Amino acid sequence: MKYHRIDNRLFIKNREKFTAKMKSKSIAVFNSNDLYPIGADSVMPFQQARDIFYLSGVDQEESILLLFPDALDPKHREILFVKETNEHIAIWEGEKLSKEAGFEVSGIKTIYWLSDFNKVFFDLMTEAENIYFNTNEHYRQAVETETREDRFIKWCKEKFPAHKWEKSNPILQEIRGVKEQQEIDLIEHACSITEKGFRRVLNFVKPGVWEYEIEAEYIHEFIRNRSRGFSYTPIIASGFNANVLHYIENNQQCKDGDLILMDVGASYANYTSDMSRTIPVNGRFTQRQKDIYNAVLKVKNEATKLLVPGTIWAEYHVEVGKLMTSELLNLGLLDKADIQNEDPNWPAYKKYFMHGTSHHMGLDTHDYGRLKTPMEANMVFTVEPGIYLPKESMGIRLEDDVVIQPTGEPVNLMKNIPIEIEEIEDLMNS
Ligand SMILES: [Mn+2]
Repeated sequence: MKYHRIDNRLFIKNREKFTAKMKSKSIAVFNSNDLYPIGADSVMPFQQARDIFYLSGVDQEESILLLFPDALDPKHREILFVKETNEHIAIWEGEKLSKEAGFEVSGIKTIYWLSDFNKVFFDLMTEAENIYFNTNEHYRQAVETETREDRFIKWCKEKFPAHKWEKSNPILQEIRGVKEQQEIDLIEHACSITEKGFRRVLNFVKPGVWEYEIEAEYIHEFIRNRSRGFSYTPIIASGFNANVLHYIENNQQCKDGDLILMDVGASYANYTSDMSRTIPVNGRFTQRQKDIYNAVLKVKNEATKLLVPGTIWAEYHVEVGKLMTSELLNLGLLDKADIQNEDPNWPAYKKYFMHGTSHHMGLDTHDYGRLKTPMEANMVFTVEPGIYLPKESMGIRLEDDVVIQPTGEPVNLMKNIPIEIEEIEDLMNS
């Protein structure tokens, strides 16, 4: 791991929050992600399952976290199972968590080798009535792969058919959505690494550079600052490409007079940052580009003010739609008739701004978090309006990450990342 070790009080607190919401006589189990194969003996770089990480800090494959607050033996109220390691394994596979290191990372006192899981689990299940399964109920999930979690659930249902099943997911959505200060600090740190990348790119971009060269500038800056890399596949979209919302080819040359839309974020300690900036290839915006840019910036700033405790996510999107509609009327991109005739299910503004404005962010870029209940302090959201004009080969999106406060406006974790036209032009021309 390139990141500095996280203070394990975060994970202790997260487990307390989870177990406080469990029914009595219940066990909850959380599994690591698999190492996903590429071919031959190659595997993809390991990415820990976010839930076991959130509850334990363990960033290693083949680990299991077991929570059983009512276990008769106090030492079995929380157990971490990790893959057995020794000096021989350390030489061949690199350093894995020892029992001592597992305790230091997670604050869990009882650490067993994974090979003991079945025996210990069977014994504890005789004391338990309910088993919490960790399914993925994220509103955008579309997973086809069978995860370790899925295999565990199958196995457990077959082995223990008389136990009652409960869901971990609603608890996780609720508690992961509201961040601890330690988590906000980690997200802010990820944002500060993204800022370094962006400033480097402002110095680098000029007519003729290729989108992948810009991507390379970011990754260089990220890794040298202890980031593992991008927190999601970066979008470096010059000219018309900005209209392809999930453009990730990043293989075109940037032309004089075009804009470049960059949706890029560094990850740090598994926490994400999610930034969008749009800059002119030649360092100067045209008047037309400025007009559209400032309209998007205004919507972003006004939308941010709506992210306060009590706001309902769906209603917020309706309000942002009104803000955008008024900007599009000012720009002459919509006229009054467009609004009068609009389909309430697909309002006129969506012709130019067809995606959502905000999502939770944290351990996942589109993080877990409740969306149907009122917003709460310490939820972290993106704010990312855009205007897309394919006929003008132009798309502008601006995105910051903000933290909802108990009262007043949210705190912008990206306030140091240049966004005003003048500052961007100055930096590109200095
Ligand atoms: Mn985003």
